[in-house]
Amino acid sequence: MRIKDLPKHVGERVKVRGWVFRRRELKDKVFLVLRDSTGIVQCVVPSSLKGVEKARIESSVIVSGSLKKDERAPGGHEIAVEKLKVVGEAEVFPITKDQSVEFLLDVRHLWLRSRKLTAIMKVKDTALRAAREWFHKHGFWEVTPPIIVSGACEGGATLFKFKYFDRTAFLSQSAQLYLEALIYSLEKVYSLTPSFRAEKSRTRRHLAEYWHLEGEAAWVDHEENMRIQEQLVSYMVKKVVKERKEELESLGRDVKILKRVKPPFKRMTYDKAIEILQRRGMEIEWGEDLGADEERELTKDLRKPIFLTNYPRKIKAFYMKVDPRDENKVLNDDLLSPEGYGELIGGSQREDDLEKLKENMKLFKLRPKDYEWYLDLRRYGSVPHSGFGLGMERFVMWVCRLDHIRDTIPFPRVINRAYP
Ligand code: NSS
Repeated sequence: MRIKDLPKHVGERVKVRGWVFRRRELKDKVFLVLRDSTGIVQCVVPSSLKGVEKARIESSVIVSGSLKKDERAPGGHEIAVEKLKVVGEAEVFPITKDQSVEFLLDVRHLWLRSRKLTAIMKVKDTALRAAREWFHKHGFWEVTPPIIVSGACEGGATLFKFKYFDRTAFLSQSAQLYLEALIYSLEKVYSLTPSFRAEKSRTRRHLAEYWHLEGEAAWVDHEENMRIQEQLVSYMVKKVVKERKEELESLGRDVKILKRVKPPFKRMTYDKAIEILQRRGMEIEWGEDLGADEERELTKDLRKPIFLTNYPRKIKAFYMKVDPRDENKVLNDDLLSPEGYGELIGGSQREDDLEKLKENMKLFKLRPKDYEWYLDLRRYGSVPHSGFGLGMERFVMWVCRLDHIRDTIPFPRVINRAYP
């Protein structure tokens, strides 16, 4: 029986299997709290029962006995154990209360059993499922772009380079360029892939390996691109709130705020954002990119995400379409999460004109040779098109209201850490 299903069986003899989550000895009884993937239940075991001494914290066990309701017990129910089988006797578990972040990262493979990380992983599952559902409902095909690539999408500084047979290749930063190739047959595509960024600094919101949800569509302009993003994000939030309310609340997340996340989201130009930031005394000049501090300042009092649009061309990527009303700007959007979280999505309309794209590549000092195939996409039936990329871990971080991105992924990869 799964622990979640126990309430239907009060007064009956039940059998559950799981791991010992807590253990307390009291005179002639041992209180065990068992957990399985669905919940926790308290078990009372007579001290005289064979095997009880082996049922240490994190031992795997099968118990059977009669079930009663007990408001005081963790989980609300209690099993009076008559039979106990220890399947895998645990050694003394290394994780106890109040351990350092570094230690918990060293034993990440064990710390994943914590209630907190379990709740977060469930939220992530639901968010991923919601995203796929939304894309399919709206006519997008899921595709599988490569991870081993020959050129940069988001600039050379954060590329991971490695030996690929007798040449050099890179780990993908974004599937975008490949998704662009796929719209000429499928029109609307999306992918969910690991993306890699050699981020040299330690921050609360950067991973070296993260899960990137990207969409790309033909015949879609800058405005429609934003409508797609706000609908997708709202759908993901709605589904998570509906199906993972208990987990969110166990993480201390106020779900009332999330319930207000509905389209439309506010749009604000980069120019306006700089003006507001300068007025509030932030040290930022026009032409500089926004950092975490600026994004926090802009979003700390917001309850819904906000689009920042029309950035200076110089600080964005070579593939973005220049704003026809201002050639120093591009038709891009950064979607910032509210409550201080900051950038969740980067998106743009793409440059679909061959000559202008070549010009941009010169401006960004890229070698056309490396991108010949990409230029071909503008030679054979070019169309206006747009797309975006959402960091799944950024989404989970905001929705769970976490203060660090590391707990949104089972085995975080950050500078100086690739173990376990
Ligand atoms: O660099 S992005 O802003 N944009 C792109 O890669 C586009 N080529 C996507 C596209 O249009 N298909 O990254 C997109 C998102 C960004 O908004 C974050 O949410 C996330 O990817 N991201 C990260 N998450 C975690 N860790 C790191 N280091 C990271 N970098 C970006």
